Amino acid sequence: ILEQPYLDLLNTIMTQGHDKQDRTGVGTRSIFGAQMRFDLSQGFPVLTTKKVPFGLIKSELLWFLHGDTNIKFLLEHNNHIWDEWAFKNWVTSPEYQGPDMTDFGLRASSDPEFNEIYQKELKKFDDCILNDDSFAQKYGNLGDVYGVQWRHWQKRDGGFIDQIQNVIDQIKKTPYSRRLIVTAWNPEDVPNSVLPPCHVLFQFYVNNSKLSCQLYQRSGDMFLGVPFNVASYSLLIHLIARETGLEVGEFVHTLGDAHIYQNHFEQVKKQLSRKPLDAPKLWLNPDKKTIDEFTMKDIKLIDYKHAGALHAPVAV
Ligand code: UFP
Repeated sequence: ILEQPYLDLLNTIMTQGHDKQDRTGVGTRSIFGAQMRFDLSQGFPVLTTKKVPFGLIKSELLWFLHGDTNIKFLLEHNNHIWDEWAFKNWVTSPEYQGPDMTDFGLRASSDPEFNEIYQKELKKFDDCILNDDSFAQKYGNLGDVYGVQWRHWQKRDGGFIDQIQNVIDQIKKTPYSRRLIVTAWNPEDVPNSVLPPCHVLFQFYVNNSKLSCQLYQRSGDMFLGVPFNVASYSLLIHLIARETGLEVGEFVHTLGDAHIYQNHFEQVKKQLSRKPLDAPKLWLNPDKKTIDEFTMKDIKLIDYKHAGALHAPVAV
C-alpha cells in the first residue's frame, strides 16, 4: 500500500505526539522530525483513504513552475487554496473598508454568523481579482512565494537565477552530482512573506536511470497540507524525469514540525479507520517533453479510487 507511510505517521502523531500551541491559535498535536518514503514506480501516491483534489495540485504546481505568484491564475482554474493568504494582505491594507476581518480564519471556523460575512467578503475579493487587473496586480500578488524563488531568485547584483532550469541542466550533465538542490528559503524575504515557505528545500538524486527527490518541509499540516505536498512533489518528479529522460524513483518526504490540528482529530480518526485502496497511475501526455510545455489537460490520474472527501477547516 503506497500511502502506508502517511497513515503510519498520522497514527504516530495521534498516539505519541505532544499537544503544542501554535501561531494560528488552534493548537496542534505534533512531533519533530519524521520521514516518509514513496516508491513512485509502484503508482502515484495520492491518498485513497480520502479524496484529494488532484486538479488543485496540478494547477498549483503549474503556477509555481510558471514562476507566477499572482492568485489570478489559480482563480481562473477554480483553485482557491491560496485565497486566504492574499485576502489577509487585502483586509490588513488601509484601502480595505469592509467589516472587521481580524483573525478571520479562526473566527470563521468557530462562528457561523461571522463565517457567512467572511465568505461574502472573500467572494467579493476573488471577483475583484478576476475582473480588475490593477486590483489583481496590487492584491493578488503573494510576493516572494515559491514561483519567484524557484524561477526568479533575485541576485544581489541584479538579474535572476532560474533554479528549476539549472537543476534540470545539472541532472542531464552530471546526474551523479550531490548538489542537485532547489531552495525556496530566502532569509532576506522571509520576514516580509505572507507565508514563509513550508517546503523549504529539495534535492534530486539519480541512480540506475531513476530520478528521486527528497524534500525538507519545515512545517506540515498532516491532514490538509501534507497530502497535497506529497502529490505535488511526486508530480514534480514525474515532470522533471520526463524532461531529463529518466524513470521515476522515490519521493522522500522529510518533515520538521509534523502536526495535526486539534480541529482535525475527528477527521483523522475517521480516515485511519478506512481501508486504503490501490494507488492510481499518473498519465502524462507523451508528446510533451519539457516542463514548460505541460498544461492541465496533459496530466491525468488513471483509476483514482478513494473513500470520499473528508472536510476540515484550514488554520490561517
Ligand atoms: N502547510 C502545509 N503545507 C504547505 C503549506 C502550508 O502543511 O504546503 F503551504 C501548513 C503547515 C502549517 C501552516 O500548519 O500551513 C503554516 O504555518 P507556519 O508558517 O506557522 O508553520
